[in-house]
Amino acid sequence: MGLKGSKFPNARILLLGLDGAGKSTLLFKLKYNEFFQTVPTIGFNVEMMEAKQNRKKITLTVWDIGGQEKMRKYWKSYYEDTAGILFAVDCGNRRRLDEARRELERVLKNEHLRGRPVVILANKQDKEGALTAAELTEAFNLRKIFSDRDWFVQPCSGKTGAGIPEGFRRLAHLVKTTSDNNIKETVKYLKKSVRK
Ligand SMILES: Nc1nc2c(ncn2[C@@H]2O[C@H](COP(=O)(O)OP(=O)(O)O)[C@@H](O)[C@H]2O)c(=O)[nH]1
Ligand SMILES: [Mg+2]
Repeated sequence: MGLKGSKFPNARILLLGLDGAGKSTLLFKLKYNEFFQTVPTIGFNVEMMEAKQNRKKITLTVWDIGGQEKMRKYWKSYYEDTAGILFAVDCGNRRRLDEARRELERVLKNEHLRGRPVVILANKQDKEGALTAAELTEAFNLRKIFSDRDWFVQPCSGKTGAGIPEGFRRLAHLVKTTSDNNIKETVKYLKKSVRK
């Protein structure tokens, strides 16, 4: 499916996390079932995919936002229409855990994202010594910071593909959908912003 829109109710999903967490890898792996050699994302990637909510078909529009500071201001205005958040963490890199936790807390503070469900993609589980979902829950104090919303921690690997469909499926069940599907316009606007 391209970006032509969809007849199904839509949910806009933001795929967030530090640079190098594996966001683009996870998205490509799910969409194309292949391990791509990714390059640091300039601007953004966006993919539409069908999912199920109970027995109903819905469309997820997943926005993989480059981590670059420069892009952040352009995303603020899109937060409002966001139905849910995927937050990827590199569980094999303990040195950047604190930074990842601070980034997550920053995202959660955004008033437009209040109450939106979050699925944490506890990525790179294939790496030796990777933090488990339980350890991550503890380290990020998730029970506390997510006290006002639905959340789930999904262990996964962009390399093997394990856990990725489950993570997206989880979120699909938690989001509220809309009939608004103005993706083309959004892409146009953001492409312009990237070139600036
Ligand atoms: N071992 C391992 N490497 C991964 C995994 N997911 C992503 N990577 C690698 O981590 C690096 C950053 O991935 P990328 O998807 O570009 O991260 P992004 O900046 O969050 O989009 C790349 O070299 C990927 O091949 C994983 O689950 N396991
Ligand atoms: Mg990327």
